[in-house]
Amino acid sequence: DEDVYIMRKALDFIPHANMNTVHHMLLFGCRIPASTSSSWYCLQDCGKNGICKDESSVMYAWARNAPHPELPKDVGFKVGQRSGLPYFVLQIHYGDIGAFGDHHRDCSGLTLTMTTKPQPFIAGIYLLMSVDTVILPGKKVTNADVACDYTSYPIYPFAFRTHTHQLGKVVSGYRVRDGKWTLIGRQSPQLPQAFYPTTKNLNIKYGDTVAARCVFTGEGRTTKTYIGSTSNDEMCNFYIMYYMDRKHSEPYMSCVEPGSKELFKHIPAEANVPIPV
Ligand code: IYT
Ligand code: CU
Ligand code: CU
Repeated sequence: DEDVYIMRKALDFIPHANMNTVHHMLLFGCRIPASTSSSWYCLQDCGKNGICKDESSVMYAWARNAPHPELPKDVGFKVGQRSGLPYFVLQIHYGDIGAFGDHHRDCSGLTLTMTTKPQPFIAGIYLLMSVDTVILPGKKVTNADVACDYTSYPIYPFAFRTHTHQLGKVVSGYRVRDGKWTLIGRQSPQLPQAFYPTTKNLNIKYGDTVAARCVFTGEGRTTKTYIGSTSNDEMCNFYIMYYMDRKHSEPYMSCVEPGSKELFKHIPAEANVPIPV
Protein backbone atom coordinates (compact mmCIF):
# COMPACT_ATOMS: atom_id res chain seq x y z
CA ASP A 1 0.00 0.00 0.00
CA GLU A 2 2.97 2.32 0.44
CA ASP A 3 5.12 3.83 -2.28
CA VAL A 4 8.30 1.81 -2.41
CA TYR A 5 11.24 1.77 -4.76
CA ILE A 6 13.03 -1.21 -6.22
CA MET A 7 16.69 -0.49 -5.86
CA ARG A 8 19.97 -1.00 -7.53
CA LYS A 9 21.33 -4.51 -7.23
CA ALA A 10 17.82 -5.38 -6.27
CA LEU A 11 17.02 -7.53 -9.19
CA ASP A 12 19.03 -10.62 -8.60
CA PHE A 13 18.17 -14.01 -9.77
CA ILE A 14 18.59 -16.53 -7.02
CA PRO A 15 18.99 -19.95 -8.53
CA HIS A 16 18.15 -21.95 -5.43
CA ALA A 17 17.52 -24.95 -7.56
CA ASN A 18 18.98 -26.26 -10.76
CA MET A 19 19.61 -23.26 -12.99
CA ASN A 20 19.36 -25.52 -16.03
CA THR A 21 15.61 -25.85 -15.63
CA VAL A 22 14.71 -22.19 -16.10
CA HIS A 23 14.89 -20.74 -19.58
CA HIS A 24 13.73 -17.22 -18.86
CA MET A 25 11.78 -15.11 -16.40
CA LEU A 26 9.77 -11.95 -16.90
CA LEU A 27 8.69 -9.66 -14.12
CA PHE A 28 5.48 -7.75 -14.82
CA GLY A 29 3.81 -4.89 -13.06
CA CYS A 30 0.05 -5.44 -13.06
CA ARG A 31 -2.95 -3.42 -12.09
CA ILE A 32 -4.92 -6.63 -11.52
CA PRO A 33 -3.23 -10.01 -11.80
CA ALA A 34 -4.90 -12.69 -13.92
CA SER A 35 -5.34 -14.95 -10.92
CA THR A 36 -5.85 -14.53 -7.21
CA SER A 37 -3.71 -17.60 -6.48
CA SER A 38 -0.15 -17.22 -5.37
CA SER A 39 0.92 -19.17 -8.45
CA TRP A 40 -0.78 -20.47 -11.56
CA TYR A 41 -0.02 -22.15 -14.85
CA CYS A 42 0.20 -19.99 -17.91
CA LEU A 43 0.99 -22.41 -20.68
CA GLN A 44 2.60 -21.55 -24.00
CA ASP A 45 -0.25 -19.74 -25.72
CA CYS A 46 -1.99 -18.25 -22.70
CA GLY A 47 -1.37 -14.79 -24.12
CA LYS A 48 -1.01 -11.64 -22.12
CA ASN A 49 -4.38 -11.95 -20.38
CA GLY A 50 -2.98 -14.95 -18.58
CA ILE A 51 -0.64 -12.60 -16.74
CA CYS A 52 -2.51 -9.40 -15.94
CA LYS A 53 -6.22 -8.68 -16.31
CA ASP A 54 -5.69 -5.31 -17.99
CA GLU A 55 -2.87 -2.83 -17.59
CA SER A 56 0.57 -4.34 -17.46
CA SER A 57 4.18 -3.63 -18.18
CA VAL A 58 7.31 -5.66 -18.37
CA MET A 59 9.64 -4.49 -15.60
CA TYR A 60 12.51 -6.91 -15.79
CA ALA A 61 13.65 -9.87 -17.82
CA TRP A 62 16.11 -12.55 -16.93
CA ALA A 63 17.28 -15.01 -19.53
CA ARG A 64 19.69 -17.86 -19.32
CA ASN A 65 23.17 -17.10 -20.64
CA ALA A 66 22.51 -13.36 -20.84
CA PRO A 67 23.91 -10.42 -18.91
CA HIS A 68 21.60 -8.72 -16.43
CA PRO A 69 22.47 -5.07 -15.98
CA GLU A 70 21.80 -3.37 -12.66
CA LEU A 71 19.72 -0.28 -12.21
CA PRO A 72 22.00 2.77 -12.15
CA LYS A 73 22.71 4.48 -8.83
CA ASP A 74 19.86 6.63 -7.43
CA VAL A 75 17.35 4.97 -9.77
CA GLY A 76 14.38 2.96 -8.57
CA PHE A 77 11.20 1.52 -10.02
CA LYS A 78 8.40 3.10 -8.07
CA VAL A 79 5.84 0.49 -7.10
CA GLY A 80 2.86 0.32 -4.77
CA GLN A 81 -0.83 1.11 -4.72
CA ARG A 82 -0.44 4.60 -6.14
CA SER A 83 1.95 3.61 -8.90
CA GLY A 84 -0.89 2.30 -11.07
CA LEU A 85 0.64 -1.16 -11.21
CA PRO A 86 0.47 -2.32 -7.61
CA TYR A 87 1.07 -6.04 -8.23
CA PHE A 88 4.06 -8.01 -9.37
CA VAL A 89 3.62 -11.12 -11.45
CA LEU A 90 6.67 -13.22 -12.14
CA GLN A 91 6.49 -15.50 -15.14
CA ILE A 92 8.96 -18.35 -15.19
CA HIS A 93 9.49 -20.30 -18.39
CA TYR A 94 10.95 -23.70 -17.80
CA GLY A 95 13.09 -25.26 -20.47
CA ASP A 96 13.75 -28.96 -20.54
CA ILE A 97 11.41 -30.60 -18.06
CA GLY A 98 13.65 -33.64 -18.09
CA ALA A 99 15.51 -31.96 -15.25
CA PHE A 100 12.44 -32.58 -13.09
CA GLY A 101 12.66 -36.32 -13.64
CA ASP A 102 13.82 -36.69 -10.06
CA HIS A 103 10.74 -34.78 -8.78
CA HIS A 104 12.83 -32.22 -6.93
CA ARG A 105 11.24 -29.01 -5.79
CA ASP A 106 12.17 -25.94 -7.79
CA CYS A 107 12.77 -22.70 -5.91
CA SER A 108 13.67 -20.38 -8.77
CA GLY A 109 12.69 -16.78 -8.40
CA LEU A 110 13.81 -13.19 -8.08
CA THR A 111 14.86 -11.37 -4.97
CA LEU A 112 13.78 -7.73 -4.93
CA THR A 113 15.18 -5.24 -2.47
CA MET A 114 12.92 -2.30 -1.79
CA THR A 115 13.14 0.93 0.12
CA THR A 116 10.57 3.49 1.18
CA LYS A 117 13.19 6.21 0.74
CA PRO A 118 12.23 8.21 -2.37
CA GLN A 119 14.83 7.81 -5.07
CA PRO A 120 16.03 10.81 -7.10
CA PHE A 121 15.25 9.08 -10.40
CA ILE A 122 12.37 6.87 -11.39
CA ALA A 123 12.93 3.92 -13.71
CA GLY A 124 10.48 3.31 -16.50
CA ILE A 125 9.79 1.33 -19.64
CA TYR A 126 9.05 2.67 -23.11
CA LEU A 127 7.63 -0.04 -25.37
CA LEU A 128 7.63 0.28 -29.15
CA MET A 129 5.53 -2.38 -30.84
CA SER A 130 4.05 -3.11 -34.21
CA VAL A 131 0.40 -4.07 -34.26
CA ASP A 132 -0.27 -4.39 -37.98
CA THR A 133 2.65 -6.23 -39.58
CA VAL A 134 1.85 -9.00 -42.05
CA ILE A 135 4.66 -11.29 -43.16
CA LEU A 136 4.09 -12.88 -46.55
CA PRO A 137 5.02 -16.56 -46.92
CA GLY A 138 8.35 -17.11 -48.62
CA LYS A 139 9.19 -13.42 -48.76
CA LYS A 140 12.80 -12.96 -47.76
CA VAL A 141 12.58 -9.65 -45.89
CA THR A 142 9.71 -7.84 -44.18
CA ASN A 143 10.43 -4.74 -42.13
CA ALA A 144 8.11 -3.78 -39.29
CA ASP A 145 8.62 -0.09 -38.55
CA VAL A 146 7.38 1.80 -35.51
CA ALA A 147 7.97 5.46 -34.69
CA CYS A 148 6.52 8.20 -32.49
CA ASP A 149 7.25 11.81 -31.72
CA TYR A 150 8.46 12.13 -28.18
CA THR A 151 6.53 14.81 -26.32
CA SER A 152 7.37 14.30 -22.65
CA TYR A 153 10.16 15.20 -20.21
CA PRO A 154 13.68 13.93 -20.86
CA ILE A 155 14.40 10.24 -20.36
CA TYR A 156 17.77 8.53 -20.12
CA PRO A 157 17.79 5.05 -21.65
CA PHE A 158 20.20 2.57 -20.06
CA ALA A 159 18.98 -0.85 -21.20
CA PHE A 160 16.89 -2.31 -24.00
CA ARG A 161 15.18 -5.58 -24.84
CA THR A 162 13.95 -7.01 -28.10
CA HIS A 163 11.16 -9.52 -28.59
CA THR A 164 9.86 -11.35 -31.64
CA HIS A 165 8.95 -14.99 -32.23
CA GLN A 166 10.75 -17.34 -34.67
CA LEU A 167 10.76 -15.16 -37.79
CA GLY A 168 12.56 -12.14 -36.30
CA LYS A 169 16.15 -11.60 -37.46
CA VAL A 170 17.21 -8.30 -35.92
CA VAL A 171 15.51 -5.51 -33.97
CA SER A 172 16.98 -2.00 -33.69
CA GLY A 173 15.89 1.11 -31.82
CA TYR A 174 16.90 4.72 -32.49
CA ARG A 175 16.52 8.25 -31.39
CA VAL A 176 16.04 10.62 -34.32
CA ARG A 177 17.01 14.20 -33.56
CA ASP A 178 17.23 16.86 -36.27
CA GLY A 179 17.28 14.11 -38.88
CA LYS A 180 20.20 12.32 -37.26
CA TRP A 181 19.67 8.68 -36.25
CA THR A 182 21.43 7.51 -33.07
CA LEU A 183 21.36 3.86 -32.10
CA ILE A 184 19.84 3.00 -28.72
CA GLY A 185 20.36 -0.71 -29.18
CA ARG A 186 20.31 -3.50 -31.70
CA GLN A 187 20.00 -7.19 -31.02
CA SER A 188 18.93 -10.48 -32.48
CA PRO A 189 15.67 -11.60 -30.91
CA GLN A 190 16.94 -15.16 -31.35
CA LEU A 191 19.54 -14.49 -28.63
CA PRO A 192 18.33 -14.56 -25.00
CA GLN A 193 15.63 -11.88 -24.69
CA ALA A 194 17.05 -10.12 -21.65
CA PHE A 195 17.68 -6.42 -21.14
CA TYR A 196 21.05 -5.48 -22.59
CA PRO A 197 22.93 -2.26 -21.84
CA THR A 198 22.36 0.52 -24.36
CA THR A 199 25.05 1.20 -26.91
CA LYS A 200 25.88 4.62 -25.52
CA ASN A 201 24.53 7.16 -23.09
CA LEU A 202 21.98 9.38 -24.71
CA ASN A 203 18.83 11.16 -23.71
CA ILE A 204 15.48 11.46 -25.42
CA LYS A 205 13.72 14.78 -25.12
CA TYR A 206 10.72 16.71 -26.36
CA GLY A 207 10.85 17.03 -30.15
CA ASP A 208 12.82 13.83 -30.77
CA THR A 209 11.41 10.85 -32.60
CA VAL A 210 11.79 7.34 -31.20
CA ALA A 211 11.93 4.68 -33.89
CA ALA A 212 12.39 0.92 -34.14
CA ARG A 213 12.58 -1.65 -36.91
CA CYS A 214 12.10 -5.40 -36.69
CA VAL A 215 13.36 -7.41 -39.65
CA PHE A 216 11.45 -10.63 -40.37
CA THR A 217 11.71 -13.39 -42.91
CA GLY A 218 8.73 -15.27 -44.32
CA GLU A 219 10.92 -18.11 -45.53
CA GLY A 220 9.71 -21.51 -44.43
CA ARG A 221 6.12 -20.34 -44.00
CA THR A 222 3.29 -21.36 -46.31
CA THR A 223 0.70 -18.88 -45.03
CA LYS A 224 0.67 -15.24 -43.98
CA THR A 225 1.94 -14.49 -40.47
CA TYR A 226 0.21 -11.86 -38.36
CA ILE A 227 0.87 -10.20 -35.03
CA GLY A 228 -0.54 -12.39 -32.27
CA SER A 229 0.30 -14.29 -29.15
CA THR A 230 0.86 -17.85 -30.34
CA SER A 231 4.18 -19.18 -31.53
CA ASN A 232 2.82 -19.26 -35.09
CA ASP A 233 2.17 -15.53 -34.87
CA GLU A 234 4.77 -12.84 -34.60
CA MET A 235 5.48 -9.84 -32.43
CA CYS A 236 7.77 -6.86 -32.92
CA ASN A 237 8.81 -5.26 -29.63
CA PHE A 238 11.60 -2.90 -28.68
CA TYR A 239 11.65 -2.07 -24.96
CA ILE A 240 13.66 0.86 -23.62
CA MET A 241 14.44 0.89 -19.89
CA TYR A 242 15.16 4.45 -18.81
CA TYR A 243 15.33 6.71 -15.84
CA MET A 244 13.87 10.16 -15.50
CA ASP A 245 13.73 12.84 -12.87
CA ARG A 246 11.31 11.91 -10.08
CA LYS A 247 9.56 15.28 -10.50
CA HIS A 248 8.04 14.28 -13.81
CA SER A 249 7.80 10.61 -13.36
CA GLU A 250 6.10 8.92 -16.27
CA PRO A 251 7.13 5.32 -15.87
CA TYR A 252 5.25 3.54 -18.68
CA MET A 253 5.04 4.78 -22.23
CA SER A 254 4.40 3.09 -25.52
CA CYS A 255 4.41 3.67 -29.24
CA VAL A 256 2.36 1.66 -31.72
CA GLU A 257 2.44 3.98 -34.74
CA PRO A 258 3.86 2.56 -37.96
CA GLY A 259 6.00 5.64 -38.69
CA SER A 260 6.25 7.27 -42.09
CA LYS A 261 7.89 5.77 -45.16
CA GLU A 262 9.73 9.05 -45.58
CA LEU A 263 11.26 8.83 -42.09
CA PHE A 264 12.39 5.23 -42.54
CA LYS A 265 14.13 6.06 -45.83
CA HIS A 266 16.89 7.40 -43.61
CA ILE A 267 17.27 4.50 -41.18
CA PRO A 268 20.93 3.36 -40.97
CA ALA A 269 21.72 0.32 -43.10
CA GLU A 270 22.86 -1.62 -40.00
CA ALA A 271 19.19 -2.06 -39.07
CA ASN A 272 18.93 -4.66 -41.84
CA VAL A 273 22.20 -6.43 -41.13
CA PRO A 274 21.59 -9.76 -39.44
CA ILE A 275 23.31 -10.50 -36.13
CA PRO A 276 25.04 -13.86 -35.99
CA VAL A 277 23.50 -16.18 -33.40
C1 IYT B 1 1.16 -7.72 -29.27
C2 IYT B 1 2.52 -7.59 -28.65
O1 IYT B 1 3.47 -7.22 -29.32
N1 IYT B 1 2.62 -7.93 -27.36
C3 IYT B 1 3.91 -7.83 -26.67
C4 IYT B 1 4.11 -6.51 -26.03
C5 IYT B 1 3.17 -6.19 -24.94
C6 IYT B 1 3.49 -6.48 -23.65
C7 IYT B 1 2.66 -6.10 -22.63
C8 IYT B 1 1.96 -5.56 -25.21
C9 IYT B 1 1.14 -5.19 -24.19
C10 IYT B 1 1.46 -5.46 -22.86
O2 IYT B 1 0.64 -5.11 -21.84
I1 IYT B 1 3.20 -6.52 -20.70
I2 IYT B 1 -0.65 -4.23 -24.62
C11 IYT B 1 4.16 -8.99 -25.73
O3 IYT B 1 3.24 -9.66 -25.33
N2 IYT B 1 5.44 -9.23 -25.44
C12 IYT B 1 5.95 -10.35 -24.68
C13 IYT B 1 5.45 -10.58 -23.30
O4 IYT B 1 4.29 -11.25 -23.21
C14 IYT B 1 5.56 -9.40 -22.43
C15 IYT B 1 7.42 -10.16 -24.48
O5 IYT B 1 8.10 -11.13 -24.10
O6 IYT B 1 7.94 -9.05 -24.68
CU1 CU C 1 12.28 -18.84 -22.38
CU1 CU D 1 5.51 -12.46 -28.19
